[in-house]
Amino acid sequence: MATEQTVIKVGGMSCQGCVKNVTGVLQALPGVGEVAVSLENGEARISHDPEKTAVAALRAAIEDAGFDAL
Ligand code: 9UX
Repeated sequence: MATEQTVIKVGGMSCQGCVKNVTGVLQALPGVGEVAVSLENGEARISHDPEKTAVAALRAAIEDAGFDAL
């Protein structure tokens, strides 16, 4: 399985609950492995198989959860 590392700047996270929410919606997607979300840096680092979940789908999941994929 091809694995790609993608970093997406995330706006609108204001507490660790937000971090948990963003982490959860990303981990629910097919082909997503390790997810590390940082409140301090305002970003999400995601290991994923781009053939199962493309970057656009990662961004859409962040937006659907009420945050901004920057
Ligand atoms: Mo924190 Mo975020 O109280 O979706 S959970 S603001």
